[in-house]
Amino acid sequence: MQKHVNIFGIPMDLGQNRRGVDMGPSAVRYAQLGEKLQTLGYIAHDEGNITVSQAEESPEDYTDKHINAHFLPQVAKVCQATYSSIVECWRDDAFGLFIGGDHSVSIGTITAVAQRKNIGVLWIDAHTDMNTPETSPSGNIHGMSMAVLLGDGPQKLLDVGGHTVLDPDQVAMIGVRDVDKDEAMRVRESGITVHTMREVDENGIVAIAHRVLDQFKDRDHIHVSLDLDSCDPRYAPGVGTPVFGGLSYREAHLLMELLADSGKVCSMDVVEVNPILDDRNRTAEIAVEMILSILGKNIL
Ligand SMILES: [Mn+2]
Repeated sequence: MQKHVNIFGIPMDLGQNRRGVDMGPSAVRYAQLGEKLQTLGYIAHDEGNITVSQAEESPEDYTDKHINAHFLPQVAKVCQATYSSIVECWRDDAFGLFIGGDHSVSIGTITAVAQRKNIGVLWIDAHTDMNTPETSPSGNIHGMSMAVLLGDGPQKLLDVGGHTVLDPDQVAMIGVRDVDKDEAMRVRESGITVHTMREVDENGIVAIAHRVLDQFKDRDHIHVSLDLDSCDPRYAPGVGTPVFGGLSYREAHLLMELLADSGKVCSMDVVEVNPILDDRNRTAEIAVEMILSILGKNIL
């Protein structure tokens, strides 16, 4: 049977303050995503990009000035458009590949996937993205996306897709090593499962991957949300918020390979690739390698 991948680009850079992540979808496509998918035996159906206004042409909406969440109306609009596009266009027979943009895009992508399928969400990230406007030091929405998906955050974001909320037992995280103080309290109280870098160091990525697969054994599908800052900046320097001590090149690959072996991954976000901060498109190239690994590319 022919295998299909459905690609959606979301050039969102309004959820954080480092310009350049809007070029993420172009950089990943430029790293020969289409050709390499074809070589692996997939037919790629590229839906193009969701429209995102430029930060310069959409000044902050001052009706929401009292909320500590920059570009809130614009981010909500893009997330809603992302949600609608996926709900309308995602082919039933295809793996869903959603390329950001910053991590705020996952509010749209995961809401869409969760409405269609019984999923566990594996969030691979240096951060937990569990802030709210009340706790966020920066007011950047890309650090609030998981809180919103669990039902906590600005109403405009909760409204995306008609307010679908994940249960805490639907969420696992790997790669976490940088959490804000008040955010950490919400993470501990939330009931989600977080495998920090310390746990990866102590137990190894194989054991952690199996714990995640065990957590999701009663779920039909797994959605992977890959923030490239989960990888150590030695390998993936082109991200807005690099943190040392991340997943090694092989740990990240092995995690993707083990997830591929499970046969349950139905869709994936690839976010925070920032070509302006990158070194000769290395981070986009690693992103493509991760995509191929999770789609079943083997060494032999
Ligand atoms: Mn993130």
